[in-house]
Amino acid sequence: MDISIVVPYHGEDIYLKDCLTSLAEQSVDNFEVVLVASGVDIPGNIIDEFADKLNIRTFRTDKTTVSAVRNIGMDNALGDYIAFLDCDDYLSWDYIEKLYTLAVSEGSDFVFGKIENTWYKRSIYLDHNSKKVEEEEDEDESGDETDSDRQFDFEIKSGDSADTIRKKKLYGAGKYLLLRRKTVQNITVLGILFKKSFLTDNDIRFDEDLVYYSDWPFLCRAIAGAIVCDGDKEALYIKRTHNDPIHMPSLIQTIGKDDFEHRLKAYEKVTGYVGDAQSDVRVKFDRKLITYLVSEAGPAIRKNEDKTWRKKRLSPISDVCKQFAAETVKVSGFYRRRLIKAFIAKDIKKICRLTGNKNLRNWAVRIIKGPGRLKIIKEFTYKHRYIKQPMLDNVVLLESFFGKSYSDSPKYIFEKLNDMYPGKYEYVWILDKKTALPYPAKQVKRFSFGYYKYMARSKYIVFNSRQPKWFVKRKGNVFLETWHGTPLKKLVFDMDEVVSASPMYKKTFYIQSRSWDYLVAANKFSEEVFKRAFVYDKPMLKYGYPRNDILHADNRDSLASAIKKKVGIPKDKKVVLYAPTWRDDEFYESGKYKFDLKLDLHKMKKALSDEYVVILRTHYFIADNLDVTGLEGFVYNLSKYDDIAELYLISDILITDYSSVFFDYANLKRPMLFFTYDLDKYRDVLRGFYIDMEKELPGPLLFTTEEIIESIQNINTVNAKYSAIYNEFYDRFCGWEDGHASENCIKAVFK
Ligand code: C2G
Repeated sequence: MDISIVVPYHGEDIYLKDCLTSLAEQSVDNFEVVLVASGVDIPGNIIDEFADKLNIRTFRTDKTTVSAVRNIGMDNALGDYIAFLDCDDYLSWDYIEKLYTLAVSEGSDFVFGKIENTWYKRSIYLDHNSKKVEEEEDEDESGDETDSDRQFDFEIKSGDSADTIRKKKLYGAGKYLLLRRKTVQNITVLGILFKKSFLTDNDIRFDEDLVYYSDWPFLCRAIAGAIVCDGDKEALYIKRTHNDPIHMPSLIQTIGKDDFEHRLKAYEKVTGYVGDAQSDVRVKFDRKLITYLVSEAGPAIRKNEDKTWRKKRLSPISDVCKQFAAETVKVSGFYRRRLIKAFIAKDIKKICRLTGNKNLRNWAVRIIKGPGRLKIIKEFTYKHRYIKQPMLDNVVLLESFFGKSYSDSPKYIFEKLNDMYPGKYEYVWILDKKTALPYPAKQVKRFSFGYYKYMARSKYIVFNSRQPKWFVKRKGNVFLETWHGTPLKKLVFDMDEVVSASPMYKKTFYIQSRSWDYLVAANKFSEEVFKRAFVYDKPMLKYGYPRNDILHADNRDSLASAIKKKVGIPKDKKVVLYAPTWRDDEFYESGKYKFDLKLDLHKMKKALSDEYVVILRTHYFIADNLDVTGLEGFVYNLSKYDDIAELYLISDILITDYSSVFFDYANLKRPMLFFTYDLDKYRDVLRGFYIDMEKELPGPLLFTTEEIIESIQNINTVNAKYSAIYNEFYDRFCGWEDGHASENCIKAVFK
């Protein structure tokens, strides 16, 4: 057997198929797969699927460290060469052929390819041709290579002997595999093909004492011991970052932030094997470790004021720093040298001063460099000033749709609070445009200084979307999250791949939602979805939606007449409201989406204008201002109208698509039509739905303007046809609504 691919398996079924498919589709078949299941059963069904495409041998062990599992794989490998492949990763189609050809051409001890990072499964990765999102750069400068520098290179001069070239390659390999990895954490045995006899002759194995970072000593020994090596940057190893570190964390995601001890333990092993601090491998590894100590460990010591914690860390750091070769420290730069000196002297004061000044300098650089300079200054003021000022105990801060409108549940909570407790609270509304409000309230623009101030100091916060990432939850703060719709489109942790948002979405959402104290669930269905999809186990307010109180108000008919008058729609005309949602894949830039109007309003005018008018209402993400010239008096473009609930009240028929508006509109028990011209794409490609649109909707799915017109002309027939489904739908989604949601939420939150 030429090659053994060692694959540790730990129950990651959702990834394993991609991994094995990438092996089954290799351009060569001179390899075996050694799959070692650790602490779980061998996934027989998946193995069976690949039985005739791959030569797989399986092993099971109760040992759970990746070091032990890989050793079992190595011990059982029959190949002359061995490569490690994590079962959540996959390979380019010619990876094995490329590395093997290179390895045998000179009998290399090891050869390596290139690691590409991705958040996506294989089909999406291939489709986007390696659409990759880099991890956010570390906040502190690393002082090492930048992404574009991360190449394997060596310079050959004419007249270089074969031996010199070999040495240059070894030196370049050390640089590439150690120094040029983004962080010390990224130093890995993945993406490398090792000659088995080289490993056994040198007794290179994974150290089973190590739970994490066993790759470090393994790789350092290999680089230190090798005589011949080479690299091919076309051989791609594709490393997947898990987008769900909560349910399906990768090994590195399980460590947590404070993995200091694991790192030092692994470093001890490195120095145990590669003792000479002046050796090429140690110098490179040490430089990487210095980056970690300076940019992460040092600031962590400053931030944690617990004296025992600090002491516990400082002693071993001091010992480690004493081991660095003087030359390695010397080339590290002025700041690093001073900090290392302070580490060695265990001088906490100096460490705090140096890292504190560095932190301030980093802020200053970010501010000077821009772009978004002013925003950085505001964030700085938030973190260093506002958050330290006393909390304003009677201030309620409210925001709806990111400050775009005075609307939705926060509006109804605000009005009801004023009615229930006149004069008790002061209100601050986040609104981008100055708005006439029915009760006194300060208005601040999103991202203004005032906004940051009230985000830091308000005791009560009532939002219908997520707050920004930099928000710090203060002791005593009460956060009421109303959310903005019963979920139809799959949310957060129910999404498999996150292609429509940042791949960090799940993690970020998880962190943000930990700040919420109360979450409104308008119905049992939402409660169940939120619990799972938001991983939310704090109290939910189960009284219906505050924003739907108006739809059950006793005076809703007189309200409707007043609204109709306000927007200029004739009393005698019936109203069709067209309120579609946004499309994840049609946008100008983040937050600014396109909308291609597929409804032929001219045709509708011809057929319906005697009896009806149409209100056009695009989603708040839509940046396009739809052209309605020639349709005056028939079409009213109320896309900028603050509160859609008021538009529900004045309409007789709703046309929508995949928008949560239909759950709310159902409160009125009025007819609904679904203009779902791109159903397949929306359901199968973009999002996936929680309900079966074809079976469970209380109205017909329509695909052309003609069908829409026909349904409106025969609306009584539609009503009759859907009456039973409508009743069921109403009970399921509107059952908790009684017009008192605002009041009940207020009683629970503003005790
Ligand atoms: N909305 C609106 N006008 C539209 C569409 C939506 O005013 N044309 C408002 C409604 O209040 C709706 C809310 O925006 O309930 C959310 O819109 P959705 O179309 O459902 O889409 P999205 O913003 O992606 O939210 O759980 C809810 C989901 O997160 C959906």
